[in-house]
Formats: sequence, C-alpha cells, structure tokens
Amino acid sequence: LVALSEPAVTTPAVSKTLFEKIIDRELPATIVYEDELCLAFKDIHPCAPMHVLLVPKKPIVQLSQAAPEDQALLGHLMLTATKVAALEGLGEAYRLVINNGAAAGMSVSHLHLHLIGGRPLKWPPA
Ligand code: DGP
Repeated sequence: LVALSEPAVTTPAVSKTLFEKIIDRELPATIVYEDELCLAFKDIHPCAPMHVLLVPKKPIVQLSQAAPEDQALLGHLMLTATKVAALEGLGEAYRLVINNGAAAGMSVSHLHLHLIGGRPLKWPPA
C-alpha cells in the first residue's frame, strides 16, 4: 500500500536581512563602492568619522559559516577593504572588524566587515 496523502513539503519564506535589502536597493544607503562580488556603504551608527560596512553579495550568515569555496571571496573582501580605505582617504591608519555571533556584538546576520578610521584607535577595543 502506498500512502496517498504525504504531508505537503513547503519551503519556508526566508526573509531578507537588512543588508540584502541594501544590496538589492530596497533600502537606502550611502554606497561608497560596489563591484560584482561586494558592496560597501556607510554604517548608520558610525563609531568613528569613517565607518563603512563591506558586505559580500552572497548572503553568508557569518564568518564561521563561510565554506571552503568562499576562500577567494573572503580574500576579495579584505583586499577591497584596503581599496575602500584608500578611496576614503584613510592612508595607512584604519581598522577592520568582523563580529561573529550575537555574543560578539553581531546584530545583522549577513557577514560584514567594519572599516573604521578617521580618529586615533585604541587597542584593545571595548
Ligand atoms: P554588527 O553589530 O557587527 O552586526 O554591525 C551591524 C552594523 O550595521 C551596526 O554598526 C549598525 C549597522 N546598521 C544596522 N542597520 C543598518 C541600516 O539599515 N543601514 C546601515 N547603513 N547600517 C546599518
């Protein structure tokens, strides 16, 4: 006998993160750089005179969920951060931060690099 009524398989609607909406131009942002792999835009709550977020267009949730095939993309993000730092006139003085997980301060579940500069930066951060 074959079961005639299998439960329907439904795909849950996965809602877009804020950063996907910015990438898709559904939310406004001050975009400072874009290429085929990533987007850089000003942080809405800057912690320094220059605070840019750099996000891959691929929706990687967080760094610890990046896969081996993301290696080139991760390298691209790092090198693009140096390019954006130069475009923003930061010289050689800037900081890159990746928060991984809510307990580390991550609030948007889409991998992002914080590029921070334009003031003296102390170490360690709070
Ligand atoms: P994190 O705490 O590492 O997840 O950083 C998220 C950053 O995103 C935080 O510094 C504030 C910024 N942010 C949150 N919502 C928006 C937004 O709608 N637009 C922009 N430009 N930045 C946002």
